[in-house]
Amino acid sequence: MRGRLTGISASLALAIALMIPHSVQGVGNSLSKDYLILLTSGTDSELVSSFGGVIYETFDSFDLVSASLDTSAYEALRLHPNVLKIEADAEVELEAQQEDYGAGLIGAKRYWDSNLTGKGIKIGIIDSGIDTKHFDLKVTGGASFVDYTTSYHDDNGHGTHVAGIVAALNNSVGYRGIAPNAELYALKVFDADGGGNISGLVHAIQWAIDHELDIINMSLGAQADSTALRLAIEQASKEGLLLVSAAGNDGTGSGNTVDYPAAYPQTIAVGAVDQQLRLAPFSSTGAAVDLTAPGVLVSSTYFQNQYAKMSGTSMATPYVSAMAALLMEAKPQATATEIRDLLQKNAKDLGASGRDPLFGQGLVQSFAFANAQINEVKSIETFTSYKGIAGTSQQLKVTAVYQDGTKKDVSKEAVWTSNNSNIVSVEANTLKYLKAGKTTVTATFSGISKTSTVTVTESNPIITITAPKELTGQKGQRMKIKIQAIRKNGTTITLTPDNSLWTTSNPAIFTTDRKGEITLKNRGTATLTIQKNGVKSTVVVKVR
Ligand SMILES: [Ca+2]
Ligand SMILES: [Ca+2]
Repeated sequence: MRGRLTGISASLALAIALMIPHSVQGVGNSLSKDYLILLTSGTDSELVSSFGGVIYETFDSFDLVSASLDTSAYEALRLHPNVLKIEADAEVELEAQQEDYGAGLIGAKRYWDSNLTGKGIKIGIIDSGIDTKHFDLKVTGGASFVDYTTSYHDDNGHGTHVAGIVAALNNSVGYRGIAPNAELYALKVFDADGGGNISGLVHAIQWAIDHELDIINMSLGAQADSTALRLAIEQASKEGLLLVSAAGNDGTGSGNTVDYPAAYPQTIAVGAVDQQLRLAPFSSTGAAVDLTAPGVLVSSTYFQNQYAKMSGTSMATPYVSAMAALLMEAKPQATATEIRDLLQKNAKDLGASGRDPLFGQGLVQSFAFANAQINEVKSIETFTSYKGIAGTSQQLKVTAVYQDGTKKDVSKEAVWTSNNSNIVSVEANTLKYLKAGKTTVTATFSGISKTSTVTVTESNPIITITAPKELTGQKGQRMKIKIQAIRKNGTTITLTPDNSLWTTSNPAIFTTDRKGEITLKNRGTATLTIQKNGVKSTVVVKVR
């Protein structure tokens, strides 16, 4: 019974930890501000509280109310016929769009100045949905994968915050996202309490594939590996989608704490830094971390038409997705892999020099395109010929040579074809020698092909060559020497210079003729070597 109980509690713990949004601070600090509201004569001050305003003071003789309003109350009252005027009671003006510190940290302005806004790039936000009525967001489409609603409207807040970091509109209010014209797709997998499961996530990934999205932002994670999730991630990657995922908030400063799907090699795993570029203490670490981005007290849109500051690798992830969108817009021909390489190669190195388990490649940042040509494959290199015995197999090898001169083994990624499937077959990069003969195999990678010749020899090869160890004779003597080769199956053949290669180490001491006769020419010692099919034997020839 004890064992059973343990099992149940363990599986319960697993279910709870299955998948969580990666924010550590879900507090909705709506940006409420203080205002003076001038009402039309005789209007009850209750009007202000009916829109959620918190009244501090009522000046009855002036029809004036002093109150704290959040943005939605402000918007509603501003347009209300019974409100004559609203003015800020502080120096802060709401109607000035702000940029969060993160935009400055990653140098987004450099891209904005190049008129890059994410236009035409489709980003799936797999999260709690997106506030479809937020006046600082435009949601293009989406779907719900929770069981209680078909709506992808956000009832939690997390997804709207993530979406705003990517694409809060470039208007006169609130904040500006990094890629404000990117097309947002809300894929709702979390319920109002922030709970979700792997099956919902797998469905959402499938939806993103089916609807040909460009980027999937996954500000979420599970601590356990899942075959279903891994397969979905692999499929999305194969279909050319760029996958960005939160590294996790389980950081202890060391060790491997990266969650799934960030831990899969097909995703870009994103950790979080603060405004001073220090690693956020909660940011998960490990070899899988690829990039870091701002993730501490990030301001963005929040559900119910609000704004909030939140922290987590959840907040860092959309910075990377948005930067990827701007790059995709700039380089429409680039593949997802090329965009990922560009992001990583141009990251600002943080922490220990080079890639490290805390910051990965470093801080995602903009860069000058002039210095960042896509590193295209210039050529591929393979062996010009392969030789083997029927019945055996070997691994084929191909190396891609990139424009910057770097090389990479792409044997597994390349597509191989046999030009005579009777002689050799190819499966992935394994070449099988089937039958004696000659043919070619062709490797294709990144649109470039290269052909190698293949020679297959018979399956009953020579194993050894038997020959006398030593031969002694007089100068001027002619001698016949018997050399035999033994095949794998035990049969023998006599070797002559006609059917094998005979060489002398010193023709001044002895020579050989085509019949296999040796002429001893001068005193001394030399060596006769007999070779056939890669097997060799030597005879020491002594002339007296
Ligand atoms: Ca805005
Ligand atoms: Ca580093």
